Amino acid sequence: MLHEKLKPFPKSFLWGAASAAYQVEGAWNADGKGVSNWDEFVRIPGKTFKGTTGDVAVDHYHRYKEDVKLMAEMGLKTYRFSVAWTRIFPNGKGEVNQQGIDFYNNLINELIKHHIEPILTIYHWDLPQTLQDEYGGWESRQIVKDFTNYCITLYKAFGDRVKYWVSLNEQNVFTRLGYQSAMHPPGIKDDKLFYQVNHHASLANASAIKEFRKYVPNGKIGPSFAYSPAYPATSKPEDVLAAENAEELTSHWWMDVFAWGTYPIATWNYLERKGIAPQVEEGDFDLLKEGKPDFMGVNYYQTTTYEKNPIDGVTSEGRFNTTGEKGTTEDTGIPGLYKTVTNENLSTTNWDWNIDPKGLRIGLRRITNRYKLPILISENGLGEYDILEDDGSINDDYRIRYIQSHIKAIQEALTDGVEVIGYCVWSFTDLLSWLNGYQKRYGFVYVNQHEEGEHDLRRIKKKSFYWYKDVIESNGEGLEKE
Ligand code: BGP
Repeated sequence: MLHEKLKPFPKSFLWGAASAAYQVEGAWNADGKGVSNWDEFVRIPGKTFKGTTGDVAVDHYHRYKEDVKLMAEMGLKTYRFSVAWTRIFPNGKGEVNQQGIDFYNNLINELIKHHIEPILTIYHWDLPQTLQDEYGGWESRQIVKDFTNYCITLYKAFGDRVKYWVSLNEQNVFTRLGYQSAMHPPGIKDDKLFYQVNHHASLANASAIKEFRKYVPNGKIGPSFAYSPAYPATSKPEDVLAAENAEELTSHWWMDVFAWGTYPIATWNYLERKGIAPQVEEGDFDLLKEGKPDFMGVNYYQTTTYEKNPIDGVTSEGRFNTTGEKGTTEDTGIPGLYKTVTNENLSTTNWDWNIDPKGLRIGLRRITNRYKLPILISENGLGEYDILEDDGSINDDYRIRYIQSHIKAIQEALTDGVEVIGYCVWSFTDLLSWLNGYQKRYGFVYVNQHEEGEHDLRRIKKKSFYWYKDVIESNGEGLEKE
């Protein structure tokens, strides 16, 4: 659909940026904070790029006022951040650590003082290690009770000021990387356990949303889903079918549960035949249906292209680029279902992520047609090397182009009739990229933090900072300016 004229962005559009506690805060053991699964995992040799950790990260814990001031200078309408469960409950449950509550109270108040709408993510992957040790964390149904209790504590503490909430960040990613590819904690490869863990996470998500209605009746809540829309490699029916398989297995498997409380049929049957379908108990589907979100949170970075994969074909084992050496990612697949292939029509980043703004519009439309929910784009951005010039400037024109083209795609989707309530660029400041260290940068604000060498953590505005400021000021009208 080619539009002659695009609809303007709504006046209430939430122009924003996002972060996550582990990736920005640092202060990993300060003020009563407990140990998280990530605090442990990064200490295992070989797990992260050059052994980087979030011990200090970009020290947002101590510099939040400076960071919020920069957000205000930019005119940011919203800031999405996550709460570290271990600051609130050092052991995951039991007694509340007041200093943890105080930190987020201060951050929220500081944001509100500067007219920035807080979006609070309840869980962005940093699980209290004690829960992992005690009962395997997400491996046990016990997590539902402890997670719900944690959520209620946050609702009571912050629900008077925080209207927008994200329940679980990228449930599809933390379960898959934790239990299928072993790249994230707890570093396990077990397909059956993966589907079970994911089922528990869905129950926890639904339970959190169900309780939310009681404590924050005027608030809005939804999960953030990492959506990578599936494309077929060719018009051969077998490739189209492979892409359908992938869309169902990598996306509908989650979003159907969020929106409808049901699992998609072909995938369910496939998993049953393989003996890896999750064990569902009586009442589970009732709970899933009671936890309907107000919006679908979407983290969009790229599309994925698929072709037919024979029964004895490519498996999920394949190298993933965490070094920034372009071209080192290997194709993966599930025998008999699909296999990923390079999409020759798209350019890629140095970390081999496809750059595909149209894919965002396609994804937004698919979600709208299938689920009829408003959408919050809770993440989108470009991870690249940035160069700090001798004159102190960072000329990240590539990032401007990337964000510009994605905002344009959103505007086209709005014109199509998709309801998008906000757009959070990943990220506001540079931060720790989980497996890729500090050299893969996403921020509007450069932070002088590195894997090695000098790092005084000073903040420097990049060229994209000024550009996005203009976009916000003009409510998206200033898009063409570079
Ligand atoms: C998402 C996560 C973010 C962030 C982003 C970029 O999956 O929700 O926390 O890290 O991806 O990914 P990366 O840091 O791997 O480049």
